[in-house]
Amino acid sequence: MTCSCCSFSDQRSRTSCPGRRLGAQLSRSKASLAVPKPSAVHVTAAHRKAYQENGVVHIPGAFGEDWVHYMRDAFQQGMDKPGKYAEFIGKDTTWDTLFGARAKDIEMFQDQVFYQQAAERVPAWLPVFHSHAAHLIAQLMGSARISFFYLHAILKQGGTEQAIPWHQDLPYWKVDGKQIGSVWIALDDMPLAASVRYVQGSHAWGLFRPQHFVDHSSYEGREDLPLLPDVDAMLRQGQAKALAFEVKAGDTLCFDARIVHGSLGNPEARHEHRRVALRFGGDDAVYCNRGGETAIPTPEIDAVHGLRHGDTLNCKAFPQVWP
Ligand SMILES: O=C(O)CCC(=O)C(=O)O
Repeated sequence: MTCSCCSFSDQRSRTSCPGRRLGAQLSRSKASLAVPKPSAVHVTAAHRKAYQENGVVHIPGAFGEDWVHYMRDAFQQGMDKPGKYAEFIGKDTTWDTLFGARAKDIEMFQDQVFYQQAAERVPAWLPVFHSHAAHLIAQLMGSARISFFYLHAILKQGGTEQAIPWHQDLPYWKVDGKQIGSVWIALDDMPLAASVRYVQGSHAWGLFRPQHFVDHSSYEGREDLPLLPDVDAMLRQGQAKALAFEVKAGDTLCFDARIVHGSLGNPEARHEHRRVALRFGGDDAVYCNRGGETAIPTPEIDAVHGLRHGDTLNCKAFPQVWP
């Protein structure tokens, strides 16, 4: 099992009455905040153009204050009941202690939440999976339907230098297609210096194996992928352009799973930075057995979803959430 997002150096149809099922699941859980109504978001032609051409678009205020409070509460519940592969990263954390160990003074936290695990572990996430985020990414991708893949939660404590190096998401996921993307939601305000940085247009580059994974995980059997070029050198030499965004809590960054991206630390000593990325697949998204080692889905999910190579991403583990 390898790190879900390289911090070291790195069917269920919505039409089958999600409201009733979600209500039943939530009532079995510990008290969560009331589920907010969808926030009004107007996706424009300019948003679609930016997503298609740059690979990323910033949509301010896509989630209202009520959603931000709701998701911060769910985030805390997720930290209180972490998954098997949650990473509580402190200064003393090494690759060997990445999973399972709880660092005393954590600088960074990462976890993944899959649909069926959420129902057992943090049901408060389920309404977020069924929220207007799915319609938002459907419009940007130009997809008639959207399946939920998983949620990635990240916290960086104030002052941490923990970075997430340049990488693409898709090579480490057992899914393939051009309509696979994330709705990343800020749960705290974050200045430009703390922004996720994206290499403009790099979703059209093809797939690569990041340099840093070589040092920290063998990613066995992934030699099929060429190594990612030295992105910092390309930026310095003007061969590539980085896009970064100052964000307020509730803003979204919607991005293609093939775009090269990464983030630095959290320079705001007194403020923690929490965010979640909802991962979605559109019309052309299929399950893809990449042959070598991957991070997502985790082996436990991979053992139960029942999809075969080339199957459309739509099953109980990765249900359709839009329309
Ligand atoms: O939020 C971050 O710092 C990085 C996010 C990221 O790498 C991702 O969502 O794939």
